[in-house]
Amino acid sequence: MDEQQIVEQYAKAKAFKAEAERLEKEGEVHSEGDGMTRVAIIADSHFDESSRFDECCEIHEWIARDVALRDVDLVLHSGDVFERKSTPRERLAVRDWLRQVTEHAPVCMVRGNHDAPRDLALFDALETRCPIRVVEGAELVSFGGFDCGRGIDVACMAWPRKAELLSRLGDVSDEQGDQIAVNELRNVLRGLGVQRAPEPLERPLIFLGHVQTRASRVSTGQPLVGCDFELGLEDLALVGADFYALGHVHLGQEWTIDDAPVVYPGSPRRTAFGETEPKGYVVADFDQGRLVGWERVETPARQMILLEASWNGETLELR
Ligand SMILES: [Mn+2]
Repeated sequence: MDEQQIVEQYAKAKAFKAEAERLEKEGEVHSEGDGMTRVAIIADSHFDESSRFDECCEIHEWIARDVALRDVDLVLHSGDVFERKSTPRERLAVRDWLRQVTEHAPVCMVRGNHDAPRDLALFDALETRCPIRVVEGAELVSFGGFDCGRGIDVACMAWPRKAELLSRLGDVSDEQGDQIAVNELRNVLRGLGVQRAPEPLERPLIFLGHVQTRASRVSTGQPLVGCDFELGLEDLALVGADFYALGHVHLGQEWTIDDAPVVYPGSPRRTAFGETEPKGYVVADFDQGRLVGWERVETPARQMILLEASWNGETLELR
């Protein structure tokens, strides 16, 4: 990201902040409550009409209701809304779900590696009570007007596509390309953190990214598609966020950077065999710009029974 792009994105974030402040004044985005700001993080929905679509829609409806009951102020989606380039039926299901969610809270989402470019951007144009913001690149998005009165900044990073970057670089070796790509990505992360530096740090900064981290484990069932980039926690730390909300790995897991949690909520349901772990989404609470706690909320996802067996050429033995 060059300086010009950073300036442009900053201007966009400012414009959005003004819009959020206008909504706040009109009382559109405001929840009654206890002075806390509550953020929900959902990851890896994988809407796919060819695979247990009814369950996927039910679980997301359950989340929409749960988010409303918990009086959530902001809903983040960390990518892979769709399993592949979306079909009309899948887009309608996601539209209905977003309409439900935005009755209560604004939504911000980033593109995952499974989401086709511009598939999510459609929802930017949806008429909803609270706004929807979709980020397909990297951008700082500010939400204003919650109970704490200061709002939240979300440093968004969609799945970085190495092929796209390399095609711009022209003739370089694989090794050079990898090095340039990783450096470029670090600059983006650094840029996201730097953009808000002029602001007084009284509002929390959440990093929302669809990324593969070096530390992550996958459940036995999840095939990882197109692993272009792997980031270390030290790379993510360049953002300087108070909370890192990640998408991509379906097995929920977490680390910390200083005191900031780095969390994969995991998928809200079982998308492949072998995902025997509990499934859910994440809720985090902020008070006056400080993270005061977060938890995993388990969804009533359909159980999957994993049978492991070995075949020695003659007999099958269940383990
Ligand atoms: Mn993914």
